[in-house]
Amino acid sequence: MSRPSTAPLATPTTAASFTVHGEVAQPFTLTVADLRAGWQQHQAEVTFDCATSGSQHHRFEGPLLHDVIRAAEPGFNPRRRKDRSRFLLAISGGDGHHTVLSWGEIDPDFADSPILLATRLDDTELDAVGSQLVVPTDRCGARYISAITSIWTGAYRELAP
Ligand SMILES: Nc1nc2c(c(=O)[nH]1)N[C@H]1C(S)=C(S)[C@@H](COP(=O)(O)O)O[C@H]1N2
Ligand SMILES: [Mo]
Repeated sequence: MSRPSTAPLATPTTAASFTVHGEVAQPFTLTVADLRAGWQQHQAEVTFDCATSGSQHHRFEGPLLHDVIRAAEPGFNPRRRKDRSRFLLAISGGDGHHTVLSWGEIDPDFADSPILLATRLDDTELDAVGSQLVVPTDRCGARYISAITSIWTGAYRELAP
């Protein structure tokens, strides 16, 4: 039987999502709505410099990157600081622009940088576009990856000499 035409529409099919994968016990895919519902929201008012468009000022809201990635259970012993300090993160946008962070940047025992996965940019909800990385401690905008499609995390391993 077909759906009555008066029934409310389900979640819009245009909702952007990204994957959390790599050396994690619980890889998952999240929409911006999941980010909003699943974790405490934080605000950041930031100014950053872009090489091509100059100084930008924005208000962002969203959960801490650290809180979201911890939910994927990265493959370190969470009680061992040295173990955590070996991990890296790679954040990719849909257009192929990507950047890396170290776990130590977002870890409360190290730099404790309040890096967010934005659900809102100024007055715009990011459900259709996708989440944006917010790095309030950066002077320049290059790591503010927009339209995030994936976040990888894993340990750096020394190559054999
Ligand atoms: N996906 C994606 N995100 C991106 C970029 C990009 O090329 N692709 N450029 C970065 C750069 S260089 C800057 S300065 C900021 C620009 O933010 P704005 O678009 O709000 O000015 O986005 C960053 N995020
Ligand atoms: Mo930029």
